[in-house]
Amino acid sequence: MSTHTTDLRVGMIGYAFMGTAHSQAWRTVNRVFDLPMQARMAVVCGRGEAKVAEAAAQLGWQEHTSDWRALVARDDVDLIDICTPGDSHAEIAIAALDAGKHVLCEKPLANTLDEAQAMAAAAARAAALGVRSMCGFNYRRVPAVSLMRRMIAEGRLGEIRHVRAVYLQDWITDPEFPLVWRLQKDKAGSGALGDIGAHIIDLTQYVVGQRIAGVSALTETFVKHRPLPGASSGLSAAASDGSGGGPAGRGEVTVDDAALFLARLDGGAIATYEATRFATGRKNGLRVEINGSRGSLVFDFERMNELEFYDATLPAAEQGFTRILVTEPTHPYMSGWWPPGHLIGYEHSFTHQARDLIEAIATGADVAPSFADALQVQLVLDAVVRSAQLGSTWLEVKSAPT
Ligand code: 4PW
Repeated sequence: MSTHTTDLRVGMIGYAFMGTAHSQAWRTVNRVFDLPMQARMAVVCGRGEAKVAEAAAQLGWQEHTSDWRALVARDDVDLIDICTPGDSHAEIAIAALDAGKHVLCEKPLANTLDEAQAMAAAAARAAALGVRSMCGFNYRRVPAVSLMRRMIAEGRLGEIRHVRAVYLQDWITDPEFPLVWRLQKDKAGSGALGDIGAHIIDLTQYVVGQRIAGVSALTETFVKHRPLPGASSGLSAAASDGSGGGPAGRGEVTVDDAALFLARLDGGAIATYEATRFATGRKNGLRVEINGSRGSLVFDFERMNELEFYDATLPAAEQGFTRILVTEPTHPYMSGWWPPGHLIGYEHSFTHQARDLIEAIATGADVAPSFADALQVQLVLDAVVRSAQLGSTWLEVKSAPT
């Protein structure tokens, strides 16, 4: 179906949860959308030769390597897709951008504000030479979320007053769950805050079109020490030496388990945010409710093909929350998929992300979320951490240079 003329040769670094989701997207995107370039799954990179060879075969990559620096230097690779933990994002992304490669980098952009600033600066330098970079806030590309943004931009909610956002998970409620990399500050930067809180920060700023301008936060780590992970500790295992001491066979949890904050947005809305991995029974509970002067919209990821809309401009007798089934060809991204009523899932948001990135590279259009947009999220993450350390002190959030 594709009418592409040029190949986009992708080198992907990391092949675990996110690498698998991205592989699925690169494999699918040209089959579903008619694009001016054809994604080629050229090289996958990981630390161990044997495991990365296995991953290449399973995920459909043509070649594999364990040397990311050599990968970034290759002339026959056009785009570097970074699916590693946050501690390597900055080094890889800056090297790739300086080598003239387009970059897709998983979220959060970096582990620290300094790194994120350096990455955004590298992206700006590279952009002047036609190089594109995007941060992987994939939930923007859920059709219902894109529709939410469209309706708010069209003024369907009027003046926005409230933003209410939660991202609730429960995968570490068991204190015996091991000390995987996502629970270590040096690898992940922060805990629930950066891993899932970053998504609702980006998503709400995106749909409302307002920037978080100030925060008051608190964070908590409920389980302070956990068993050191074995080789097969699942999804997010890998590499802990248990530094930080604590009871024998256990290491210190150095990130937040939960982060909550109040915020003001620069367009006048006020907001609440909650990110936790201790919401027993909630598996991937990302929910956002926006209230405006003319109505409300609600998105709940566990019902991701739907959007709830309350239109306060209707006669009182007709008012009430209505369910929009976001599967019409006129809905964002849906023309590529199935007839109305046939639902899509989590993985499709990554395909849509790949689609938009390919379009931008082919046409020279700006990419969103750019590294500057992701730096804006990082400024909020940084302010939340500092506010919590200061006992919930109100802190202003600066505006990232664009
Ligand atoms: O990006 C997020 C991850 O880091 C995901 O969307 C969900 O939360 C699943 O794992 C974490």
